[in-house]
Amino acid sequence: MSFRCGTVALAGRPNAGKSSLINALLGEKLAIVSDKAQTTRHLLTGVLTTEDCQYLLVDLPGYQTRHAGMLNRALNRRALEAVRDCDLVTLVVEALRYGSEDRAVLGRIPREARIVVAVNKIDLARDRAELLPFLQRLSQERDFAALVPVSARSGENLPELLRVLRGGLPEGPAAYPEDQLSDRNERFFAAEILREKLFRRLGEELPYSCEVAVESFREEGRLRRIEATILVGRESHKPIVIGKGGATLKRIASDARREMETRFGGKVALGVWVKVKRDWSSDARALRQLGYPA
Ligand SMILES: Nc1nc2c(ncn2[C@@H]2O[C@H](COP(=O)(O)OP(=O)(O)OP(=O)(O)O)[C@@H](O)[C@H]2O)c(=O)[nH]1
Ligand SMILES: [Mg+2]
Repeated sequence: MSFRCGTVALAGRPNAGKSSLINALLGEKLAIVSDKAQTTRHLLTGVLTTEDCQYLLVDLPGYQTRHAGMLNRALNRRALEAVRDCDLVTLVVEALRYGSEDRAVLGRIPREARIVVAVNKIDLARDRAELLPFLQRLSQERDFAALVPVSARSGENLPELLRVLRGGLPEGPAAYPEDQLSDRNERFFAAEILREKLFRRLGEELPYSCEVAVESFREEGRLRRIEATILVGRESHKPIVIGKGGATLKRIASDARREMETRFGGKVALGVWVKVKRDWSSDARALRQLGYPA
């Protein structure tokens, strides 16, 4: 069998499980995940190499609405470009839930794109008999290449999804060495891991006004010394992130440090500061420094 290699962009409304699905396919927690919508902000490619295929799985932000216009626009535009540039689109939807937000995402995918629908979270579907009519209704929305029910959580049917995806990728040699897992470096993941902990530890609204910048990342022998800043949009947010006697910040930082140590395979010394940067999400220069597309 000939080798194939190509890009698969995972599109879908916020919270559908795009990042979870990438992690499940890779068998490794690479992309950050939370139960809050609009968690992913950066494009990230997970590289999965099998015997006969290299899948370049591009994690996209769900449609962003929570920031100042500038960041929303930049992220949504960038996601759209990635969808246009890929070999294959995977539209991730939740089983038994297809609504206006999903339809809006589909509406932004070019007509000529080849789309495989991953119907995720089938572990939550109490009545499996409802799946078939759901798939039938969904298949009328567009001429999809395939619809594959899966669960990122239980791993059910992921081999079938990979088989179907391979069918839509071009023949060609691997683009990355087979032991490489992503296109990003440890510094990027350090910021992402810390931001994930903010999303998980803070209440409903605050994570959207926060951002993380890694100020320095140094390797000293087997120790990684990482200094990071949490940027908050308003003075009044600072004490909430820090918490009583510094308790919240301490928890966030120690969650993050533990995960970094597992991921990087060595000790991490992590220093985290909280800084007010008013309106960072509408400041073009700040956004560029944070690694967002201009
Ligand atoms: N039960 C169940 N939950 C899932 C599954 N896949 C994802 N989730 C949960 O759904 C929530 C959202 O998952 P994410 O992977 O962050 O979703 P996303 O589509 O990347 O979201 P954004 O980055 O915000 O656009 C998290 O709480 C996940 O644990 C699944 O197969 N089954
Ligand atoms: Mg995500």
